[in-house]
Amino acid sequence: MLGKTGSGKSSAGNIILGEKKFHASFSFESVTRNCEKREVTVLGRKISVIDTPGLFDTSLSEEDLKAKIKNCVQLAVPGPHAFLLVIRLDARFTAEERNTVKWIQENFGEDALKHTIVLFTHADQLVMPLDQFIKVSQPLEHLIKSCAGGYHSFNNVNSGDRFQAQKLVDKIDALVRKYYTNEMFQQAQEEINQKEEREKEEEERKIREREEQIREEERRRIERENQEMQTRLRMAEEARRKLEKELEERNRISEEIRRLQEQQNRTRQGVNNRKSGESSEESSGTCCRKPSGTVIGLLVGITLAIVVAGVTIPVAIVYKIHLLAEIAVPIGFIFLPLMGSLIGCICKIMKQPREGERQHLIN
Ligand SMILES: Nc1nc2c(ncn2[C@@H]2O[C@H](COP(=O)(O)OP(=O)(O)O)[C@@H](O)[C@H]2O)c(=O)[nH]1
Ligand SMILES: [Mg+2]
Repeated sequence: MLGKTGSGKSSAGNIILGEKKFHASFSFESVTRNCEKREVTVLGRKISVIDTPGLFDTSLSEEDLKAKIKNCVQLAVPGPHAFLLVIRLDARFTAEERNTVKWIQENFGEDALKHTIVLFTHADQLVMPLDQFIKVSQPLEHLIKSCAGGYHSFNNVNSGDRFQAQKLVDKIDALVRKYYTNEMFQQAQEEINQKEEREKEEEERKIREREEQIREEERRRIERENQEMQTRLRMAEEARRKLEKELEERNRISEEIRRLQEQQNRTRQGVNNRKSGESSEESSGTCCRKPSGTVIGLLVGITLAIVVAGVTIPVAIVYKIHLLAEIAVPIGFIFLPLMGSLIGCICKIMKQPREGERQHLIN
């Protein structure tokens, strides 16, 4: 008996056996925790029923589920005549139940469907003929077509109706040409194991490929980053060299400026020295700015006075003009040196450059 919890497996088992051998209860929790086998002998014929927990709706781990299924089949040694897929008629046909065909094949092998009968329970709740009800539901029809044993219905409430159980046994008898043996199960298990092995290998291969791909991507990323780093280093090196050049250039300019400033300072100092020399001469009491100019003027004046005297005296002697000699000579000797000195002094002042012009020259 296979089916969801509460589908009526245990109740249907009791109907088949004609006795209340399994505990049936309305509970969402699976009452039957392990596979249980009950037997009766009716008219010399032994009938065995194996009840199962709601295998597709339990939260069993893959390993536990496999162990339970294996246990089920071992209980049915040499193998079950039929798998009864129990579905209740008064509830929605769930997606879980739609996948039952696949589930049976995966867990009991491809051939298990040849021995499967869909057993509907809660027939007493049905408001229309069963075949009509099936036709309305396409998934249900599809499920029944997948199972070689077709379908049958039970009203588990009516335990006194032995006819429904007998009809099912007849159907099973008609179906069974060959036992679903332990060997078949083992073969099926082997195939399932091989498939799992193949899937595992495939999975491992994919993981290896993915790892390889990740490593390759990582390697490329590092390479790319290295290249970028080197480019950046190169650029930094170029920038450094450029800065060094600029620094050298600046140092050179600073040196040049310093040299020019020194030169300028020296020039300034020279000018200042000259200025202080002049001012010291001025303060020594000379009437003119440049004594050399005054001296020259004085000498020229004296020379001119001598020349005038040299000309005037002979003329005054020859022509006996005593007054000329007496007046012109003294006047010449006083006036001309004075005039010479004055002219020399003025020339000197005019030749002297102005302070502003001098500063301009220094700069
Ligand atoms: N009305 C009605 N109730 C049913 C029928 N079959 C089972 N039940 C009830 O459904 C509940 C669950 O049944 P059970 O056999 O324990 O389901 P299991 O979990 O699949 O074994 C119980 O309360 C049963 O009395 C049926 O054909 N008609
Ligand atoms: Mg049960």
